[in-house]
Amino acid sequence: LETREALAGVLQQTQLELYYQPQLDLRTGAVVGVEALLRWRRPGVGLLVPADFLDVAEESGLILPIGAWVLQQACRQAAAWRSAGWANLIMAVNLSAVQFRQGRVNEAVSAALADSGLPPENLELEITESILLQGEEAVLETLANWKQQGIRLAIDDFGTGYSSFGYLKRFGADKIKIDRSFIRDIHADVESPAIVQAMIQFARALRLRITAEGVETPAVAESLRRMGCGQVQGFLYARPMPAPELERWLRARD
Ligand code: G
Ligand code: G
Ligand code: MN
Ligand code: NA
Repeated sequence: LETREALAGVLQQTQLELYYQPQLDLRTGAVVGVEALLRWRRPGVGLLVPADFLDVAEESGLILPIGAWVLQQACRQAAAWRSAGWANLIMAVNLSAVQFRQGRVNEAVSAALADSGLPPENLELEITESILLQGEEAVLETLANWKQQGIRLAIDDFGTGYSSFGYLKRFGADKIKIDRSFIRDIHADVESPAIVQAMIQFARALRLRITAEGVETPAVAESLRRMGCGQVQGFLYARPMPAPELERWLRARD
């Protein structure tokens, strides 16, 4: 309850921040996009990550105004980076299942695009398999509507849920993100590399983009390269960073 009360005030008190983690093309090293990751700079406590407060935000419904703020902030930042010369940078934003169930997530997305002027093609929404499995008509309509606008759709934490590859095609996904657990164990057991290889091949067959999350070592990157993985994200390349730091990071690479 204490967290909940404190969280209720975060929007007014501007205690929320977005960090950004780059996503790279594995073959060329080009930066293709960034994922926006929520942080709560809680007075007297420190910098909190979603694991510390997302549950409370979802149970209390606060994820709705917070989620709308994330969308607005991320789209504004992406529009600013476009103007600054990074025109093709894709901004990836995480959506939670609660936003679909209770929220007017459609309106929040449209408002963020209108407010920022960001082209829809520069926005990628990361959803989990659990949202697809709700399978409701309203969810399908929302996803189809986003696709029509040109917004990209990525399936986050892929491999941890239950959706089939057939599902992905039906829901109009553009990209799957291989869950970090498979990448972490890619040299630790025999199943993980087989699973990763299979995901990469299926993604190819369905013409989906694929991103490996949680790449931490050159050896893992090399294995992914040999398997034909398209994109990577992880501490090996960059940690999530505040906007000014990400800008310096981008500049140093240009
Ligand atoms: O880096 P990190 O600890 O930030 O992220 C942990 C988890 O929190 C990830 O599963 C990510 O999807 C989720 N997450 C990060 N930012 C957001 C956000 O803005 N909205 C939602 N719904 N989830 C987020
Ligand atoms: O949305 P998602 O569940 O994919 O959130 C990404 C999470 O993964 C964030 O918590 C982010 O900080 C974290 N992360 C990103 N790269 C790495 C990495 O290389 N290793 C580990 N352990 N975590 C990572
Ligand atoms: Mn994500
Ligand atoms: Na993930």
